[in-house]
Amino acid sequence: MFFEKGRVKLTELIATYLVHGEKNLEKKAEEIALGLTVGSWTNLPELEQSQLRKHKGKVVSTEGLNEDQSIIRIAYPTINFSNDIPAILTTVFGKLSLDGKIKLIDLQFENELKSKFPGPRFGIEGLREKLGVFNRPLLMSIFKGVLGKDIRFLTEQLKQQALGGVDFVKDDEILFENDLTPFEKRISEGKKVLQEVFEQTGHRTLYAVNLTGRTSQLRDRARKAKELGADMILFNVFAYGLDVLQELREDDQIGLPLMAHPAVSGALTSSSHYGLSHSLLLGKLLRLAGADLSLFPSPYGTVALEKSSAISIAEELIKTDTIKRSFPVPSAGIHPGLVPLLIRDFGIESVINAGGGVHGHPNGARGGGLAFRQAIEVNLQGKTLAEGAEQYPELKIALQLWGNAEGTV
Ligand code: 1AE
Repeated sequence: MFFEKGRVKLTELIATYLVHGEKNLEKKAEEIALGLTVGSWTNLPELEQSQLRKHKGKVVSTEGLNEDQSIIRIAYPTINFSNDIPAILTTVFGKLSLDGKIKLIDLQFENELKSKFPGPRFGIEGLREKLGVFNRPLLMSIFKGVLGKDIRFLTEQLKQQALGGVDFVKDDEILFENDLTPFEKRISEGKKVLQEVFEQTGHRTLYAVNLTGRTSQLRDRARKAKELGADMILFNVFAYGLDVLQELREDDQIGLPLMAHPAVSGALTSSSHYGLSHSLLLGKLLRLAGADLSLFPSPYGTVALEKSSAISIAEELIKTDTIKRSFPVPSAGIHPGLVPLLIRDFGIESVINAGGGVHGHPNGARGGGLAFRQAIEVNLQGKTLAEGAEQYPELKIALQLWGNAEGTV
């Protein structure tokens, strides 16, 4: 809130909605503006109206896109809610999310409100500093087939991935607390292995351990992870809520990079008629809440997302802002033959992430990691993957197995 010509100027949060099948757009917009703020208004006495005026939502614009679709923009006074994501989402899309074919596309934060949110602690630059890698997309791989396996299996997988030159290894998001590979042991044993690889090769790999369990246990568990020397935390944020992520981000005794997994988010984003847009949920809100990395389906793999949606997420994560930038991590079904498409679409400020595309390499996870690093290297040198395959046997084998998508789309 600030003062303008002696009057208090109220700050606002502007929400943009995509509406389907609405015949009377202006009426619908006014209903939203009132319904989510002061309620029914016109029958109130003037005194009450003037008291409530500063709380009333305002229709900013309505626009028909075609026969069926329209855009409505509503400004909500920020004095109506506390400065937290649960209050904001309940205000702008609480009951409304249940009210017909309406999708929340964007939220436009004024700087004052934005300043209440932390953004990433490390961000793109901070993570690059940790790794000492500045001039290429980073590479991440994922533990696979680890359910029911013991810590030796896990550490051997970790070692092979690190030897392949990956920058991050993340736990599988479906690995929860269990007797064979308990959280604390994964951190301490993982650390030893990665230190050995570093001493042997000079390559630094960071391991993101999956923070799981009841919400009330997360803070202590994450602090313990920090104490044990964990590198990063993987978090299934949409199974818990964005505010839980923010709590983890803001705790200085945790102080670890946070990797947001998109599990469950499809239920909120996938419909073209309902829910929230990909760019808002997996881009803008995750970044505001403090995710250092955001995973989402790429346009090319097994869980493909429409290209425009995937790119819109990345844009929200890296555009210049008052808060740090988060790494876009287009994922799922990625193999070395897709690297040129990923670099073309997401640039070098991104992380290339693969599970099956690393472990499925005929030479094992080390070979898979190497094939990805080779694909990245030759692409950045301006060579084709086919040319790279003449130079690098691991890349050649990967392209034979998964194909080469370069130049196909
Ligand atoms: C969108 C998340 C991708 C993910 O977590 C995962 O495990 C991918 O595995 P692959 O690369 O499809 O085997």
